[in-house]
Amino acid sequence: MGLIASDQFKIVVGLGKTGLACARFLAKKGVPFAVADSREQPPGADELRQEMPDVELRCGEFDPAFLGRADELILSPGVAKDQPAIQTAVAAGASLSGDIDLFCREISAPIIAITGSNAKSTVTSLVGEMAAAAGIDVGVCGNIGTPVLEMLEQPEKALYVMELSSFQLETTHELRAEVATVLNISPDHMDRYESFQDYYQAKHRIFRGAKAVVVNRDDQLTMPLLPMGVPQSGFHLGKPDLKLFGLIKEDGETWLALGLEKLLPVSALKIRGSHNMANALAALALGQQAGIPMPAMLQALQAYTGLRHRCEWVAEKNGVVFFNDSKGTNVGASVAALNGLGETLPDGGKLVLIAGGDGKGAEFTELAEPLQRYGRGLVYLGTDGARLAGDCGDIDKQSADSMESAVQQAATMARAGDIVLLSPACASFDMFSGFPARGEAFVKAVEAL
Ligand code: UMA
Ligand code: ADP
Repeated sequence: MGLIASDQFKIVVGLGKTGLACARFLAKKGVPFAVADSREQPPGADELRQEMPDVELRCGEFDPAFLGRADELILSPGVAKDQPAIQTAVAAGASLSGDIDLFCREISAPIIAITGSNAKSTVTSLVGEMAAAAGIDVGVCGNIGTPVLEMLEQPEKALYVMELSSFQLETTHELRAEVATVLNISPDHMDRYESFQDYYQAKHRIFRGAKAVVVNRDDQLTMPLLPMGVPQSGFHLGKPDLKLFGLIKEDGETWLALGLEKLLPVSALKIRGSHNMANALAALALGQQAGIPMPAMLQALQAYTGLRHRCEWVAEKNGVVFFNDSKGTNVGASVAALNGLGETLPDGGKLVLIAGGDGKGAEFTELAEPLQRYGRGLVYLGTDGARLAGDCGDIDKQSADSMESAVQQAATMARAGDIVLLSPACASFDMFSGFPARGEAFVKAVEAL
């Protein structure tokens, strides 16, 4: 379609994965642009210089005069729009946009749009599997790892399943999704937002122009604020109302259900815990709204083993089972992981939690309740580990200075029948390159026991 105004000068702000995909896209379109990144050596610099040697690249602290030359700034998700240089450029007349907007201007295929504080990647990948099982040519993209514009390097897909972060939504003006959802909301990225309200508002931009929505009936904050004349479906972890997704308990078995219809016993799933039942129901509701046939969805659901670093089973040693939930990077995620795995403990079994890292400005008091119920002990590490431990109430606590010793200490605390769970409730960047590296360090330390 190519609805992009090619006479306007654009500056791509940020040169990580997103910025590089934006640059490649604009170059292909013949649109004049430059690139700025506040890092001295942004990750995409070599590729940009090699592939687009004529494109000007400014590295280091943003220069308001340089940014002010743009008609449009295309911000990467990692760039906060309230920083002075960007605000100066806006005051001088530049508009703000992002890769999602650019992508939406190009495609006509339907989008299933997924955000939330937690479970985004799980639900996005699951819906992608469901669509593929139905024989639909599907593209899975966005915050899950593949910048949306990379999708345009192939022929247009029949359907896009897109994970969106609050950062990406900040610069997204009109998504017009076939179906959109906010899976859940609890505080995250409080180092980037002035208030929880700002974060909530960014998330709710996903509903702009949506043709249908899915709400989590257990989380009031996921419901679109304005009454909208659009079809609405929903899910919750109780008995479902007519046409909604939920759970039916019958004869000692729990079933995923749609209204009165039992769809699948939860024992047929490979993913475990009530948080994952919510994720399965959310995926079914999204897929149904987008017209994916139910038999294919149920087939994909039974085959789905979950993503790495999300409550991932690692090993059993001396009767203690070790789970890697390195992707538990905020309090809401770790509360869900504690409750989800806590429910699966055998009689007398307890949990030893390994947590801590970069807390992104969060408070940790909500960990105290599930720890009280299921916890044997806490091993804490990282920049905010001691603060986290202080918020966790009356439980056996030990400090560790590396992942290796954290695992050894947790293994010593645990008894047969227990679970040792790494679910840090924090980002990893104080000690690791990212959550995958943190998860790998945990797995390695468990294997070395
Ligand atoms: N940065 C600067 N200066 C700049 C630009 C970026 O210091 O000028 C820093 C950012 O603050 C950030 C890092 O560089 O710490 C990366 O930012 P980026 O915008 O260049 O990131 P990309 O490589 O383009 O990756 C982004 C998403 N990253 C972020 O939102 C920080 C990826 O999500 C996403 O997979 C990718 O686009 C493709 O869509 C990652 C993420 O951590 C996995 N997301 C957050 C989360 O899930 O909690 C929101
Ligand atoms: P996101 O992409 O939003 O970070 P993931 O699917 O990667 O979500 O899961 C991240 C973490 O969130 C998991 O490791 C788990 O701790 C937690 N989690 C998973 N499902 C849920 C849920 N339904 N509600 C709250 N937390 C969840």
